[in-house]
Amino acid sequence: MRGMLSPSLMCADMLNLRSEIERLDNLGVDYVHLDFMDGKFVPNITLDASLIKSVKSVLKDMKRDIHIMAYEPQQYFDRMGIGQGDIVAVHYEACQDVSAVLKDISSRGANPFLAVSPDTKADVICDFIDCIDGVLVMTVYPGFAGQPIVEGSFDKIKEVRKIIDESGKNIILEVDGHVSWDLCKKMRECGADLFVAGSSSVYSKGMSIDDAVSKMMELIR
Ligand code: S6P
Ligand code: MG
Repeated sequence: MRGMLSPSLMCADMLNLRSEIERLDNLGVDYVHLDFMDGKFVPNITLDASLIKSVKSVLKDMKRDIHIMAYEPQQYFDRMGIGQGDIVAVHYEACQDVSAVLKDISSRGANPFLAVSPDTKADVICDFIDCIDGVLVMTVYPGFAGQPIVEGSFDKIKEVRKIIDESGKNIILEVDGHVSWDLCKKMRECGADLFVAGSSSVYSKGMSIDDAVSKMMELIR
């Protein structure tokens, strides 16, 4: 699978979100990463459900990559207008009935991803391998941009890659957290397919978004 890019909108210029999204779309970026937080599963709040819904109306070719860091995420699906073409990642640690939530996402025509926090073992995904289109490996603790990578993340990516490969299924491996210029290549070598780019790369200071996106696309190819 070719490497794909998903810039994280919580790191973009909040006062110019529409133009920021259109810019990424025109540059041929695959996905826009939309972080939703409830202030309980993680101690922060970012993009709200209605904003995530509105993003859909301005997209041309780019797709939504929605990462829900909230307990019982299914309560927000209607408000986000989840449907065909969306990636929807829910946390293993945040759902009482993980299978039911993943099936709910599929029933809406969207692509269910299972997100795992750094302290969760990789093999929890095995029980859900038949109902997921992707795994989101958090390489920082969910909640904030600009954190250092958690130790052991490369081994975790490799472990998830192995589980996916052994399943024989076409499952996307997404990485989120400190996907930096320096580390993204190694993440790719460990088996990542989809890269969330935030303050450590595409939204780092001193580089235009056009240059940053093309540099990143080159590195993760
Ligand atoms: C963190 C969130 C992420 C961040 C991303 C920022 O809870 O899920 O998607 O937006 O990690 O990137 P960086 O390079 O600042 O870590
Ligand atoms: Mg995220």
